[in-house]
Amino acid sequence: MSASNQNITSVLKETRVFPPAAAFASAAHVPSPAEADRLRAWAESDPDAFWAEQAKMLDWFKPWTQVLDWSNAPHAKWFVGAQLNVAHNCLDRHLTNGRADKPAIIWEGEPGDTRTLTYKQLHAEVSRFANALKGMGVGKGDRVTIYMPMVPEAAIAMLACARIGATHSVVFGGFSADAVADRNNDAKSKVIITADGGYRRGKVVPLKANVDAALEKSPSVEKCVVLNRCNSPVTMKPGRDIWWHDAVLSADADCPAEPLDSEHPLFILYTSGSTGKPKGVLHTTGGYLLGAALTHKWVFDIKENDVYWCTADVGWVTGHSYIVYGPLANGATTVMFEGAPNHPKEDRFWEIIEKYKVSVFYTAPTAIRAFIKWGDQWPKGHDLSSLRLLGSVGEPINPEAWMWYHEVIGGGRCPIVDTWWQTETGAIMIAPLPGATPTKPGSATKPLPGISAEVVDKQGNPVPANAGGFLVVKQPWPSMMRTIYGDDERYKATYWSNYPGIYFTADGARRDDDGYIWVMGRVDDVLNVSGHRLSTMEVESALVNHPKVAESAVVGRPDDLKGEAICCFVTLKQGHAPTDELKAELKAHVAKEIGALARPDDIRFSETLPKTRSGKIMRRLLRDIAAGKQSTQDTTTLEDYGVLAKLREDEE
Ligand code: 6R9
Repeated sequence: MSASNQNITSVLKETRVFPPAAAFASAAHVPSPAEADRLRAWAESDPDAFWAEQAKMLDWFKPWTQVLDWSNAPHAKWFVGAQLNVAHNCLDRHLTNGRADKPAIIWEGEPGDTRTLTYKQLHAEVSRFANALKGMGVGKGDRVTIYMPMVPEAAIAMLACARIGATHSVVFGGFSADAVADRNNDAKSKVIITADGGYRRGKVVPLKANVDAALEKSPSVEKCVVLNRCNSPVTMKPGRDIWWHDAVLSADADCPAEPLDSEHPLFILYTSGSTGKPKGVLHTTGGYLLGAALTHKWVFDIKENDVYWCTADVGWVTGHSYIVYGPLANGATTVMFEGAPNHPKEDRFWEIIEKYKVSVFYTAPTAIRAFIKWGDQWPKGHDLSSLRLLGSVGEPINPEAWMWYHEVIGGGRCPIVDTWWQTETGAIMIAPLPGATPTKPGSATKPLPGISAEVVDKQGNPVPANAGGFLVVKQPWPSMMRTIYGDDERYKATYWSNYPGIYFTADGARRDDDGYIWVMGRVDDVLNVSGHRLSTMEVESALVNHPKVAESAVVGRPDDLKGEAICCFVTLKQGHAPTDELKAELKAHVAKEIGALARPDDIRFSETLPKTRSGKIMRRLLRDIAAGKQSTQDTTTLEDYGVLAKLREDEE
């Protein structure tokens, strides 16, 4: 992943602008462009004072002596010498500020079972489980793997670790036994917390069976806690395995939150590289929690009575920062859902929004494109009038998908916050402040106050307006990753070697005349066509704005003449036939929308696209298929293994 290429040519033309409604703005946490500018200018001129002031939103047991210590760059220390506890901030302080009986988590399981935990109840459950962990010998600094379905106990386990200073490593409940073993071994986890299984599209995913296989190869793991979620048969190994309900049975509900150093490791979260072993992104306590809490408050404009729902899985960073830590630190009500958006039917999300009167909804472009494909009748059958703000995360959102989200889900009245960030950044970096920032479909808009994101050329100089370049962050920020767990050299080489002293995101982007940032996707995914570097996302957006196209993935195929030929995998909306005429029509459509340069060479119709479990299209796998090669790539993060076989069958 290197920035040492020529700049990227941007061909996307999008001129619609949506200013905040006056009524929304006047009640917002950041209510005007002037206030946003004031915060940005302050953060730029005196970052220490700016962050110290923001940090007052957290409860600290002991104050810091220094805001940022960057002397050992690129390993940052934030709020040096201070002490706090994340679970205390997410739970205990709400018991004395009037939120004890407020719902903290509203949960719905896939079969339709539900549970609401108030702050008081969640506090008791977390404390009890924290004591149970202590009873198993887990203490400050130990690592704990969490491999669970989307049930409240996943959040309880995370918070229990935070409460006693154990570092958690959440592994997606869909990953294989090998993936679990690799992560156990990299982190040297002492305990693993799992469930018998979890529900996914009506079936039980056998988590415990995967753990049994993983533990054959995970010598550091001494104990395995098993939640009975599905009443499915499991094998319990005496001396090693213990049921969750037995572990908490005799555990005391009083477990004081451990005062921890601001730089104490809170969690490790593994992100997949395209090659090599996954990177254990390490986040620490004070800076991370400030980033999650502040951005959750500002970007989602969270108010006391909001019912907030982020549809991510806790195994993804979005689940960490925006289902658990950010919302709970703000004393919000966070909705958690176990299942798939189309089970039992394609309106499950809209049913949940109507049922719980969700007011703030945060999902991913991949889901939005699926909803578009399934048809407007599903959302239109539900009362979505409780919604007041919508969010998007995970990939660039195609302008047409943005417009659909705005009109069909948001009823034209809800601001959309397109939030750009990464596992590594810990919290949202580029996004609208919904009361202050006019939005443009497809742009994450501007860096948040305190975040010095810029688009630069290969030498590190800012690119002129509208030219494509590389997205970097120039100054450290509190929720930045601290290192790759156990591999400082890889941390430096991956993120800090392209531009010395500057964080390289590996994303391509463009800044427009108004200073808005348009993220164009991973630099790895950029096409090189006749000497022009084109963003795959921009060609995809042109395809998606054709009325018959639901989703597309564009990759390069080696071509003697052009360097790379443009190969497009296209999923059609329901009711449209994959014909040769349509192929010709789509090629002409892209050429008309963005120019002859981007005219696709191949169009291949496909029912599905290979994606990660957080919904990102895995273009590197499609590149092999486009080139007619057998893939030797890492597919452990693929959501549906059948997809690749199907795509190969569809080959021309
Ligand atoms: C939070 C998350 C990070 C990568 C990132 C970028 C892509 C995420 C985006 C976006 C355009 C957005 N990405 N949000 N691209 N617009 N709003 O997704 O973390 O799983 O680590 O992925 O996702 O390419 O670099 P993570």
